[in-house]
Amino acid sequence: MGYKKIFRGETLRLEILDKDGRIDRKNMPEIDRDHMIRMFTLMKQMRAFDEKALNLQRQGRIGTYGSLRGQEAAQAGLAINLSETDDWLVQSFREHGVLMSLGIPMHIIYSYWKGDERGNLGEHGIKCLPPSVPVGSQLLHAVGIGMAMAKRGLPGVAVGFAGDGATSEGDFHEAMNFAGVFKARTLIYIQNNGWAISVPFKKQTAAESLAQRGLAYNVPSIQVDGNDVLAVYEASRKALDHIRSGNGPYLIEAVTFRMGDHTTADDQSRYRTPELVAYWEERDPIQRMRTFLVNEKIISQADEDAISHSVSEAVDGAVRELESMPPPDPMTIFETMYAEKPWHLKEQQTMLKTELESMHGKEVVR
Ligand SMILES: Cc1ncc(C[n+]2csc(CCOP(=O)(O)OP(=O)(O)O)c2C)c(N)n1
Ligand SMILES: [Mg+2]
Repeated sequence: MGYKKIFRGETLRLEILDKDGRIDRKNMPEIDRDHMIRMFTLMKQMRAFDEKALNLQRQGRIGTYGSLRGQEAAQAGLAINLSETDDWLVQSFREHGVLMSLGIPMHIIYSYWKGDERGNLGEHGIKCLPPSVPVGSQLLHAVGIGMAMAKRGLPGVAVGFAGDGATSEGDFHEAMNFAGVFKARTLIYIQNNGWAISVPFKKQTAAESLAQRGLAYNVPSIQVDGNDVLAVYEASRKALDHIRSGNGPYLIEAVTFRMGDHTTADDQSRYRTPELVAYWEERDPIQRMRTFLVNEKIISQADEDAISHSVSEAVDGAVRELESMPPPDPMTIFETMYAEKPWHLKEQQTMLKTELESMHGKEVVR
């Protein structure tokens, strides 16, 4: 545990909380009780959200869904260090845990997975781009925003999220190069969950770690045990401090495991062994934090029961809100893409407006 040298002794890896809930006291960050309970609660909320989403999908109440099960520590340990007012989230498609931690209502996140434009997060008080499904493309946006923030002297950080698979895209390398040269206020945050759909990490790259790639671009980088919420907390606190102090970009590789299918359209049992999944089950991020909190008497069984109850009530409430949203307005497909709409979209907009008016027999306001 603690800091270990990897990749020719030049890259560090951090572990604080082991799979049995024991900590490395020497490297234990100063975190007060409230923050620890907050991270634990967020992880439980993510798990409850995720389990409900899978059920909703099976019942046909939402569409295809990408589970974050297993990645809760990698998301909560970072999110708790982010600023709702200053930082930009430039997400991929598996960051629902970070979004809810920063206050995006859960029914809005569910609505994205229902194919509803309102799930693209326009106006919820935080700076957040919509989910990006073209793998890796969002990193260039994250670096562009980070460069603009550096130029304008803004206080925030742009966090660009990526998976291990995304680091094989040219976009990742271009983003890293620009980040290094222009000292972007950007954190490149890689959740290495071991798989890009059915492609395992070993077939993805010959590199031992993704963190070591930062060296080539002169971007400080660290690998953390991504199932250890305390290590993720500490590594991201340091990385964000570094960027906030005007020292340029940083890269974190959080090594974790995607416990479920890639999405509900996948069947992971066709390419992974039950033994491998069981190995990671024993390293569950929530379970190990629970053991630590209980052993240290930071929470009791009654506290945990209360947390479980409150997150499951919150998730049920979110489903009720989701299902009582008025239907989406079809005209919104023309909004938010262009500042100045091209002629052909204006034409289509008029056609749809006329069509809807003839269907509904009333004037569509727009
Ligand atoms: C440019 C591009 N290529 C391929 C795909 C299909 N695809 C969707 S997700 C994915 C794997 C992504 O793996 P990773 O970056 O590790 O993220 P994870 O799904 O593990 O969170 C692929 C290949 C895509 N969406 N975009
Ligand atoms: Mg992956």
